[in-house]
Amino acid sequence: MNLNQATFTTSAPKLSRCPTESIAEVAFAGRSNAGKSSALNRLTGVNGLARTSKTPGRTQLINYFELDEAHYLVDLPGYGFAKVPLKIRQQWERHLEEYLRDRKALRGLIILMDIRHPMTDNDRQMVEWSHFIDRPIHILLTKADKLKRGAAMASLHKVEATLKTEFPGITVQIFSSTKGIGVDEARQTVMNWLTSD
Ligand SMILES: Nc1nc2c(ncn2[C@@H]2O[C@H](COP(=O)(O)OP(=O)(O)OP(=O)(O)O)[C@@H](O)[C@H]2O)c(=O)[nH]1
Ligand SMILES: [Mg+2]
Repeated sequence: MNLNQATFTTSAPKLSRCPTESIAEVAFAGRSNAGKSSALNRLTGVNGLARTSKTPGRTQLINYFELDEAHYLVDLPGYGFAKVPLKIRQQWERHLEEYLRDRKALRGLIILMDIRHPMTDNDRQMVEWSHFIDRPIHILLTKADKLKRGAAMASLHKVEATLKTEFPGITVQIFSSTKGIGVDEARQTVMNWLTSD
């Protein structure tokens, strides 16, 4: 199995419309505009696989990308976008929660956070839900190219310190889809999860 085999499979509005329970899948979550779709494109090396946008809230569906028979990467709807009406936001949250809780094949969750302002209230909520349902979590601090090396490392160390005291076991790295920072490390995590039983 290779990440660059990824092809778009389907978009589901909620868990009950997702493909039949798969063998293994890894999901990508994060605030709207954090860079989930860009990261999926970069990690797979398939340009235009997931649609990226300057307009936050672009990905409103659970998007499935098949790697090979019943192994998937999943682009989850972005959370925390203030301009989306409250009612719709709450509906997405319900669907997200349901997916995280009930999708048996979910092997791990990549949570993306903008390195310039990681661990917002919404990010914390996401981390707490996922921690609660006992799935491995790996955080990508995205858009690392927007900071100088020193500032990027400072942000990384700060998040590491928070995780160590509040959420032990969760791992974190710096990442940039644009500059290719941390791509191999992230790929390794995704592949390990997909291939572990
Ligand atoms: N400089 C820089 N810009 C990035 C990076 N990753 C994403 N972006 C930009 O950030 C914006 C949002 O990226 P997306 O990948 O669409 O973000 P998303 O998390 O999928 O957003 P939603 O689907 O709305 O939830 C786009 O304008 C991207 O070009 C990065 O590593 N560096
Ligand atoms: Mg997206």
